[in-house]
Amino acid sequence: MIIMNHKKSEDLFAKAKTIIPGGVNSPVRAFKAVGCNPVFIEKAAGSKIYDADGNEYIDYVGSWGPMILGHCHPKVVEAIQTTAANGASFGAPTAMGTELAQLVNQAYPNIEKVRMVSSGTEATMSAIRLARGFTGRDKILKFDGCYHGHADSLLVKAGSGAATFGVPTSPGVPADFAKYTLTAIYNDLEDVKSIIAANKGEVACIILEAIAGNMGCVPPVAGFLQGLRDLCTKEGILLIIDEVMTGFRVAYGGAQERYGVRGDLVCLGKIIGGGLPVGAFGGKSEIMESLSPEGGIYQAGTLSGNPLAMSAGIATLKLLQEEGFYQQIEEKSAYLEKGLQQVTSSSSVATCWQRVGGMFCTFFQNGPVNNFDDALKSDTEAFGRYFRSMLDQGINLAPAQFEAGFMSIAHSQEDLDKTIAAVEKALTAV
Ligand code: HOZ
Repeated sequence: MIIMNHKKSEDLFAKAKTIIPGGVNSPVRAFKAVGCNPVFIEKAAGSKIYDADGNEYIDYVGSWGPMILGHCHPKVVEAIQTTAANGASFGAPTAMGTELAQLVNQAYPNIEKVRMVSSGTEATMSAIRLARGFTGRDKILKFDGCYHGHADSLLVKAGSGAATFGVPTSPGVPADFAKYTLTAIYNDLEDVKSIIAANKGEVACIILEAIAGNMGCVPPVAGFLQGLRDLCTKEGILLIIDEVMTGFRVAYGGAQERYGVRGDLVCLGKIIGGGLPVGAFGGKSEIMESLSPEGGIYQAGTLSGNPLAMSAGIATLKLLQEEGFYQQIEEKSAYLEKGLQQVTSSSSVATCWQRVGGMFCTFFQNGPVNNFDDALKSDTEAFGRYFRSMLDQGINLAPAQFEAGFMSIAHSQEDLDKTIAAVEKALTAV
């Protein structure tokens, strides 16, 4: 039972449902998977987020990853305000677009050239078109439970909301499109090898989240990424590493820096826009130069390289370069992990905590979880009861089992201790 007052959120949700499908602009936000109605957010600051009824929550969603500095960092706010005073959008090149591209290149040396877009979905969709155009092949391979946005060819056995609502392959995706999307088991190199062998010379790219963050948090097992790298090189397949969530998150150079494996193409988003709508895809010059206007592969966008997003991204990345930033994120996350493991080990509820840096989740099962089939064994009803109790205690978690949580630099010791105490209490409600 939820004790917190959510009257205004209830009213706002009822009104939204009359005009917006499901009352939300993105399915998971409807809280359907956790058995309650969504809270409507009014504002945020640092590690906290506030709903329309004035309730305060410690926020581990962080806009699904980008708010690694916490909400409303003064330098990011200042950059956006200064830029806005000079114009919100030009649909024309700016010096800031080049500056952000250079910052990306410094962090990811394999991104020799990069193009800005407006979302992670656009980044992955564009990278796939580029891979197909560059290789002259039509098929792509993705992993069950990985989510790369909602483009047609990627909504096949997808994670995130698609998994949460039981439609991993969406109606509306023509079978004629879906037949070009091959799917393999995450963390199972032998499965990938056999699929590639059965489709020899036909696969343009393998796309994956180097740490899966849309079926909970599922790290790659030892050798998996390197095995994919070697296979792609051998077969002339482009390896696309989707770092929309992990980029500038699990290290400044993302999962590729952490695991020492590089993609031919890389997709970014979230953090590089400092919370504003942004995405990017980039890679080796010889591939990127196939894009129009240098090459013939078409991709475009009025809001691509939007000045507000570029300024927020530049301000954010500069702050992430401060000495010890990622060490602090690691220490905060490790402290939370230790505290949670203590309280969960003394509870009879089956849970399994998985984490890489400041990205984590609690599966309601014994685990370990290495792939989508494993993730699906979780007790989603128990997760719902846990979520509701946490919300009621002022902790904002992602409202679905198949999502990740995110640490920010703004989370205080008090926040972490309060969270650990809340988990202990929530487990008694599960
Ligand atoms: N599917 C997104 C997270 N994996 C959620 C997007 C949103 O609702 O903002």
